[in-house]
Amino acid sequence: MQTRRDFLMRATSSAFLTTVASRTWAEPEPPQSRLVARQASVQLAPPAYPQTEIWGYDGTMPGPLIRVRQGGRVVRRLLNDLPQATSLHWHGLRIDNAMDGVPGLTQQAVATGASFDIDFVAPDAGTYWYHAHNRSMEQVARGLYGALVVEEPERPDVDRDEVLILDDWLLNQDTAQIDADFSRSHDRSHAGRLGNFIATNGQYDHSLDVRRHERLRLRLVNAANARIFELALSGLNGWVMALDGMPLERPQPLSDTVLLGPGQRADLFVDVVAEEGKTAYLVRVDNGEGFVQSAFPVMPGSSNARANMPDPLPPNPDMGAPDLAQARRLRLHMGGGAMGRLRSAVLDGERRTFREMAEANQFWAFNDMIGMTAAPLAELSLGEPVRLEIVNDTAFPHAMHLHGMHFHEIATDGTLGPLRDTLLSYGGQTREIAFVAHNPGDWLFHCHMLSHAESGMMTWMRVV
Ligand SMILES: [Cu+2]
Repeated sequence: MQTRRDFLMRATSSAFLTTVASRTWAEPEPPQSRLVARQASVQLAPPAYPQTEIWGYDGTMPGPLIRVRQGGRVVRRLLNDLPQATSLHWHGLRIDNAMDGVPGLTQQAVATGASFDIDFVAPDAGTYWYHAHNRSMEQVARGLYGALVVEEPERPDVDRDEVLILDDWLLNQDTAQIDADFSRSHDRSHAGRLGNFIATNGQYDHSLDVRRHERLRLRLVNAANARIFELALSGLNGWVMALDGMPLERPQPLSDTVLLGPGQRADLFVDVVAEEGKTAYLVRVDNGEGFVQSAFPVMPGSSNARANMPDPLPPNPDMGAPDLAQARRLRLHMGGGAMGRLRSAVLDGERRTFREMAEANQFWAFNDMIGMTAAPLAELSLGEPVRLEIVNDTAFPHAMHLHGMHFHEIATDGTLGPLRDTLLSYGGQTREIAFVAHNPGDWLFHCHMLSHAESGMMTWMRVV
């Protein structure tokens, strides 16, 4: 019997890797094609429920899996067939600012019936994702996202490569339709919009048949508006290979759990150790209890066991570490929200009391400023090293995402942690990140809990 691995190995030698490799997950597509943002109906909830109306890229949930080789071009024409303007952001990609997809900062929103031409080179191998960035708290919640996989020049030693996009949906429990109140002040002022229906790749019962001893690469993406996923393995022996697309210097054995804040990704290599006839699981841990996030039934037959732990993935190019001694120091104070200490902040140039902020459905401030400001948080010189202290003076976790560049967290001993594009910070924590401002342009820096971003937690940095 032909194994999927054989199939992929042979596919590698053909010129149609992108098409062939994505066939198991999405319809094949030509390398230059349209990406249509449109309404669609999909069976999200169990079959006893009606289909759910979503907004999806090409009407699918998730959107088409885009696979390119490292250094390859991504060329798409985004067509907006939605009832409202949209835009498309490539999360975690170090690309041209003009392709970053932030309305009001890098481009105009794409009106209904209009289009936007996407064309960029993917510089870094890894797991990325694309999602709507106009009215994100609504458009991402309605399903406008997909994965972008940038493949290493040499295929790592795994039998299979699978993308698992994790999301929670807020559905009406009778009709299975998406709750259309996207501006609820309780969500905005507390932990964000949390769903009541948790799925992987839009499936409530996501399952992949595996065989004993297979080594799988699981590319996990947290596409939820606000939910933090805490994940563990059962029947699988695994390593964290990369975070937010970027390889770890050494694979990190996954003996406990891995946390994924909104927008974050983790690449795992997992070996199937469950017996034939049993089922292995990706487990979601919620308040100390385990739930099935994805199931891996173990089929007859087995792959050759690998005795070794995996080799690290090759590092991405030009990721010079910032010189901390020379770095410019910046500070971001995060304030506001329910149970917070913020008494007032500035909205559209006027100081508002917290009560007035609440009346405007705005709850959060960065350095005393609510939402986007005319002036950036910082204007950085190209190549300048930066260290940025992030003070979470709120009662809630926040997932701070920097567009266009990855950063390191500075550990308390002064060493640099792994490269990330999104920092999960809990209430009361002070953390520090460092990066080299190597990508010119205007880059958004915001909380990826999308109702928080919509109600104050958004700023930007300019690199010139
Ligand atoms: Cu937040």
